[in-house]
Amino acid sequence: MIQLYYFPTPNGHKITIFLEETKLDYKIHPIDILKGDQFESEFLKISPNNKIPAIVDTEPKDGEGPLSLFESGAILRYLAQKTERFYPQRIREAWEVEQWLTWQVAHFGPMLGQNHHFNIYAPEQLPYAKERYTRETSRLYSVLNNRLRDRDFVAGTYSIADMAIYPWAISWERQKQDLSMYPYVADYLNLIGSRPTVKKAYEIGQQYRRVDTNQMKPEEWQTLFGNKIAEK
Ligand SMILES: N[C@@H](CCC(=O)N[C@@H](CS)C(=O)NCC(=O)O)C(=O)O
Repeated sequence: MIQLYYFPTPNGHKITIFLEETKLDYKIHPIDILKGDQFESEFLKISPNNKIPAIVDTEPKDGEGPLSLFESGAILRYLAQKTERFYPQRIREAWEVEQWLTWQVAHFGPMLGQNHHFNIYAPEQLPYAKERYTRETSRLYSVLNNRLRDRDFVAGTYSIADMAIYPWAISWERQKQDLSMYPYVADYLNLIGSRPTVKKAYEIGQQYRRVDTNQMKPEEWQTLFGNKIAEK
């Protein structure tokens, strides 16, 4: 059984997509990051960087007791290895997945996260920051669009790299992007978004969505962006 520590955000959706795709047995433990659950000591033992997602696999293949993991990229790789699904066997194809997954966790996620921050959440309007991250987001969408010009998925066949990219790219409107500039990305979003398993993952997310994150209360803003240091 996979114990999933989760909130319905892009990084959270990556894992519910994988779990729904593979029908692995899992249980969700909601971590309300607006309330500050991510700073609770029990959660920090699993996720020392105080972020969701995190998992505990109660039955890892080595049989040596529960195994906990944080960081969405590591979790996706682990689950792909455990199930032997959505990760190619052949070495060249496997490294295509590795490159695009790394691209997502190192660039696409963090830059789009800053885009959300300065365009939506920042308490003051900072034109330089808004422009910098909106422009960088556009550059990354161009990279993705070029990659998808002659293939349906970033590594050829549907993989954990696509499961990592989709939940971020689906918010192109919030990121002040014009999707008509990226027609291959538009097709990609339709293709992945029409999968029943992906729809199911988002339906599950709805059950845990507590507030409209566009309208956070001051104390919620403080919890999420107030630079709180996790205490043990
Ligand atoms: N690099 C991490 C990023 C995870 C992350 O940023 N999670 C956010 C939600 S999408 C979070 O838990 N934020 C809570 C906080 O910053 O206190 C990953 O890919 O798992």
